[in-house]
Amino acid sequence: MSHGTNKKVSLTEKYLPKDVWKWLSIKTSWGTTVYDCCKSALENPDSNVGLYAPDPECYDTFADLFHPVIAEYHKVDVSKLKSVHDLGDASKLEDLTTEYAEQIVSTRVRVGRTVKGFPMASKLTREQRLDLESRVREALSKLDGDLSGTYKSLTEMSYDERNKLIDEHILYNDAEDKYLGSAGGYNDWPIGRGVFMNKAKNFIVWVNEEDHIRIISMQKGASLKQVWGRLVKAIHAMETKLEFVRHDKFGYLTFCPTNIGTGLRASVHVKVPKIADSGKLNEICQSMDLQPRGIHGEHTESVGGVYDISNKIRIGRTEWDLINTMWIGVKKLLDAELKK
Ligand code: ADP
Ligand code: CIR
Repeated sequence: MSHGTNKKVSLTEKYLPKDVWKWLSIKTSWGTTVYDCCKSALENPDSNVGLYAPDPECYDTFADLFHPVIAEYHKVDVSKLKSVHDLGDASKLEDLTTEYAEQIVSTRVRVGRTVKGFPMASKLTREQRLDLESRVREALSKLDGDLSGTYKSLTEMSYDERNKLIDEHILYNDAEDKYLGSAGGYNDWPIGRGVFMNKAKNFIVWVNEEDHIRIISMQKGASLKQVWGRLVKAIHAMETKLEFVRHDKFGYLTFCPTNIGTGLRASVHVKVPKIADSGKLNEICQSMDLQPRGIHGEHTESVGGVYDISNKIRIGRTEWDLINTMWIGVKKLLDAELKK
């Protein structure tokens, strides 16, 4: 993204309407202003996107800003967009042959959701966040079978316990994302935040991190079939216990507009040292709508040539489509890695 010069600008800066002053007095019914939505971009000029929705109404109230940002990031025509959903049939996912599977360290899929009746992270008061936490905790306590497990608030965990779970990729990092921090995502941290996990540690729910909830299925190895199958079951179970915010056009709404739609990020930790050394990883990923991240999550570095590769787009296509896009892309990436 450049404006004549080589200066990189965030999508927020690029699309902020020039007559923004007309909006200065406009507030959503939750009291959100356009400044609240753009604060992260203003404070972090290196943002890619920079925009956040402190409450669900922002997507409509500030449409002149949100729509073009969404259009460019997700490569969609917002005027024609309709929310589409299909979780597909996990048992039909193809397993990788051994040679390819050996390159994959672990597989994870998550979806983000906002619980109806509450604003997003930055606009929650301390009381609302605690109320939300206890409602989600109650819902999680009713899960059964292999999804049943235990919930712990961050405030109930020791420093060592938290760090161990972060190292195991089970828990989110400790208020370290400067973009999210500027957006107000860490207000009253760590109050009201926590994590749920089943005994096998392959089904996890993050509570009140960036989104109200992130439902996660993960395990070592390359069985996307098992990982997606478990997540589909979990999504259905959670939907019977909580009501999530859904928009006709934008699907499930989340704090960051990059996550709206399906809220789905399917990733593998994959060994691609040769491609990384060739300097072409970003370019190859971009051409297949994949996004490379470091192995400790967004804005972190790779270790030993292992990258987190996931679908970049989350809207305009079904969950099943996005899962398959990621899987096909990763196979192509591994073709290139193994044949070099
Ligand atoms: P999100 O996936 O929720 O957008 P991050 O990029 O911050 O957020 O990743 C969250 C955590 O999940 C990090 O600890 C990251 O290392 C871990 N993670 C992501 N993908 C995988 C994977 N395929 N295998 C193991 N851990 C993963
Ligand atoms: C940014 O704008 O860079 C951060 N707020 C994160 C946006 C979502 N992630 C991404 O595009 N990789």
